[in-house]
Amino acid sequence: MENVTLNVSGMSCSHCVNAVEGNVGKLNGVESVKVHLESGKVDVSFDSEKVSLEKIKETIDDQGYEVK
Ligand SMILES: [Cu+2]
Repeated sequence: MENVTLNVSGMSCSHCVNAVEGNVGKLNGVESVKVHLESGKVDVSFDSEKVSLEKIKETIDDQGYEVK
């Protein structure tokens, strides 16, 4: 299991939290995802044999937020 903290810009409200946590959370291989709205950080725990970090970043990007 890998743990990463991503810096994500554009998240501003609970809708954003739900969009990111919901969509990343349903990726196969993602164990947990937690958005910290105030700091713009997203903690993700995932199994790198099932899902790539690129895929996780892409999923956040697809929701309209920028992973820095
Ligand atoms: Cu929002």
